Amino acid sequence: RFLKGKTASVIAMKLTRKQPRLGVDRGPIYLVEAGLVDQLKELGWNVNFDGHHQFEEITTADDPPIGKLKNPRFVSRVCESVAQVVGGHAKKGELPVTLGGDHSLAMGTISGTLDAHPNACVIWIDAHADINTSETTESGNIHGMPVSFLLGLGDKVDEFAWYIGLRDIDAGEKKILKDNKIRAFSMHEVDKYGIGKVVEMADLPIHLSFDVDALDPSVAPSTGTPVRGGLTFREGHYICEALWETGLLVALDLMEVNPSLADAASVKQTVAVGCSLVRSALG
Ligand code: 6HN
Ligand code: MN
Ligand code: MN
Ligand code: MN
Repeated sequence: RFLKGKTASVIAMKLTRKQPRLGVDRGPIYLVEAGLVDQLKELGWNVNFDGHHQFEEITTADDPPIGKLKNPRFVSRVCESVAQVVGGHAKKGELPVTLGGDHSLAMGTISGTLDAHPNACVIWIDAHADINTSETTESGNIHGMPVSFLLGLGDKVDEFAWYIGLRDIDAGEKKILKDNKIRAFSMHEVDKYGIGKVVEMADLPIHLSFDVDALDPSVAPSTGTPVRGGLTFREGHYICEALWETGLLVALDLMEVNPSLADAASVKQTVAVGCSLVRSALG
């Protein structure tokens, strides 16, 4: 309803220097090499392949921490250009699919979506809340903070973000969620009500930011911060299918696929699941 026609723009991000565990930048390349673009064409999409976007690495010496934040200049520079790329596609009525990569990229993708669809809501599927602030962060990794940055550090923005699949929340994050009245469905709710009931939607354009670590590590092992007890293969796909069925999806991120963190079979499995989630979300 919010798109013009059926064109998806696939934006594959390649970047390094975001996390102590390097390699997350190569995830998108694997997803594309696994044939994702052709798979979307088979589903009837015109696919505009825009990437791999590559960013020059700023050396750690040029980018010392600001407070606890690691690689702050690099992350902010990358997110700014991601926002322009995603926003440009979204304004043409396309559905941007951003493959990552570090979840800090969502600051860029969501800013881009909001440029084109100012009333969009965000659905965040993740084992983690990614809502630490520069004060509450324990790790200093910005991929644990994009939501707080998007919210403007504690600004009251009700209904902006929903979470599904949470099971690893830091103490500071718990307070932020509570103070901001952000709807969060943990694995407890998923167990109790079933995933179907949890995916009930507001009538707004939807940006889905899907961190593969929301899935159980047995389903998607190649990711930087795996946590046991996650969504099953079917639950993950059901979320994507259900969001597709709403007809409201305007943008999708698939993040944190990290091929350097597992053996070849696990990588293949994770990449296959990633492609399959994107196919489900796009019909
Ligand atoms: N991710 N809460 C932890 C932190 O470092 O702030 C983990 C964040 C994980 C982020 O998976 O996108
Ligand atoms: Mn990350
Ligand atoms: Mn995440
Ligand atoms: Mn996560």
